[in-house]
Amino acid sequence: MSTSCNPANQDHPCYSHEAHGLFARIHLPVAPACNIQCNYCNRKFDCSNESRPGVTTTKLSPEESVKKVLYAGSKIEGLSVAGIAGPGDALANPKQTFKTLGLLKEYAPDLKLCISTNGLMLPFYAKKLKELGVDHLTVTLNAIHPSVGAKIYAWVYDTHSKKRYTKEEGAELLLNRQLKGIEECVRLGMMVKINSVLIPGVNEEELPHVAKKIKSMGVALHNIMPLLSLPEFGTYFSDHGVPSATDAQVEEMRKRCDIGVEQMSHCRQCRADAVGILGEDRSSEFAQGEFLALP
Ligand code: CLF
Ligand code: SF4
Repeated sequence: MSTSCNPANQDHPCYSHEAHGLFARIHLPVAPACNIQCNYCNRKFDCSNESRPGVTTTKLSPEESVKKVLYAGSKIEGLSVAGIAGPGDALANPKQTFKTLGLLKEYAPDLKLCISTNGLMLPFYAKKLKELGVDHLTVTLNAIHPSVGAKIYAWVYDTHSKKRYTKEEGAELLLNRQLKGIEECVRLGMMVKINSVLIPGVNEEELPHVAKKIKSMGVALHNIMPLLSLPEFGTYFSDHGVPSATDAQVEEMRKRCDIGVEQMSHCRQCRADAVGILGEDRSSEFAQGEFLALP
């Protein structure tokens, strides 16, 4: 069944192709820290899990974010989703993320709540997210073999052991947590979307394996996004000559991965403070100011 037909997705602009021109989302940049280092990320910019690198985002407190949501809701027709997608990782900032979700549940109960994460802490927080009303969750899964993951992740920091893991050991720890977390979220009835960054020369042969795995796990949607690699991003990949993925490469990969999980094709690689209909950048309109003065 297409995810668009599922009533839970009818007004979610990312999960339903039909909804993406009609309904709007707001991202709340309450999560500055991250617990892994992807080789396509520069911390000076937004998380490219769900965010276009290249533009920094003003961080907000949970209270400020809720004011922003209420303000934006009064100005934007069809605002249906509030999401936390960085600028770091939502679950590497549990205090801010959970406080924000709790406040949203109280003050904006009609909005769908959405989270994007690298998945490292997901097995520990899946239940809590569900309790707080998160029904849509995205995990970025770029590899299914630690040997490939080791080329994508420089390190992974585990808060439990207080240790930093590198190479295949780090990639394996991340992968195991991602798979466990995804499994738990599907079991809890959440609509799970997988984002995969297509990295030319690094994970082309890997993404069809990712597609096969997530199909077997009951994932709702697969979003293959191009690596954006420009010298000014200053990432490991851009510094080491790994090129951006072209539209044709993405198109071809979506065909290769179209083996049972619906492929998303309308993603706009949003900023961590994106506001509005997908592709329409109204973030500057809501960047500062009026909403902070609200009681
Ligand atoms: Fe935001 Fe992501 Fe939720 Fe959508 S974005 S947290 S699922 S509400 Fe959407 Fe933007 Fe693509 Fe993400 S277009 S980057 S898929
Ligand atoms: Fe950057 Fe996001 Fe990767 Fe963290 S998970 S390193 S913020 S792209």
